[in-house]
Amino acid sequence: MKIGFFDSGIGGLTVLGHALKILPFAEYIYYADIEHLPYGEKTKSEVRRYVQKAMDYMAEIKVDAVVIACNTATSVAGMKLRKNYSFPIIGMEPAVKPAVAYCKERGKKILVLATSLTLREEKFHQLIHKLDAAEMVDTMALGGLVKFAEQFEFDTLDVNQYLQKELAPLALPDYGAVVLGCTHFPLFSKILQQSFTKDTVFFDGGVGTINHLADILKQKGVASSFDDKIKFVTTNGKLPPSDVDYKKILQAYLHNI
Ligand code: DGN
Repeated sequence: MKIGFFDSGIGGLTVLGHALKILPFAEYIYYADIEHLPYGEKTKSEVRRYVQKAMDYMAEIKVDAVVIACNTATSVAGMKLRKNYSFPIIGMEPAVKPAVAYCKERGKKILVLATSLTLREEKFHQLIHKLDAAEMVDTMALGGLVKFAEQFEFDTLDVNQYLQKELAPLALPDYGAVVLGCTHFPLFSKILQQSFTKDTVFFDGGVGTINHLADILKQKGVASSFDDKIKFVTTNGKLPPSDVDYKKILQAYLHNI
């Protein structure tokens, strides 16, 4: 089973990481549109064109599914594209839903961090409306983090100064949850966490997206399995029952590590 991943740069790696854990036996192709990043500052029609080009590439290499591991691309282009391709396309959604569940009972507010394009898009406003969360959600665009990440700068003085300046107008102790609504942002979890109280919980959409992917693949009967990746050969030429046993033992072991 072949799964395509797509982002403008390295942000999608934070989603691919969850895929490697949840679907360890698939084959992965990671497509980074470095030529056109950052998407957060592009027009909608530009981003749509880039996404289409990436999906055409995925069709050419015959993937079984694609994860658009970019909130910006998903908000602008993601789902309208689906009908043009025969493989499932799974997009990102800022993890506002679990953050609302967490903060409602605690009477705390939520801060959603994303690119300005994601935060401006109708898709995001519909999500907030659907969750009846307008009163409790604040937003902040932190496109600068995408640029730092693409220079492989995660924990430097410059990143720290940038965050302090951007977050200065906010009453940070009010937030019970922070939603990382850009796939580049989990790369800054450590430094971001330092800006908030230690009780503030961070949410990102990575695990939810990959669980969704796993469900879809299962429904389509292409769930990844040991058979995709591992062939057992024994010197006595008899595969079963040792073949079956090896798989069972490996599977049980994987759950414990
Ligand atoms: N990683 C992208 C996202 O999740 O929105 C943003 C990348 C960019 O190019 N701005």
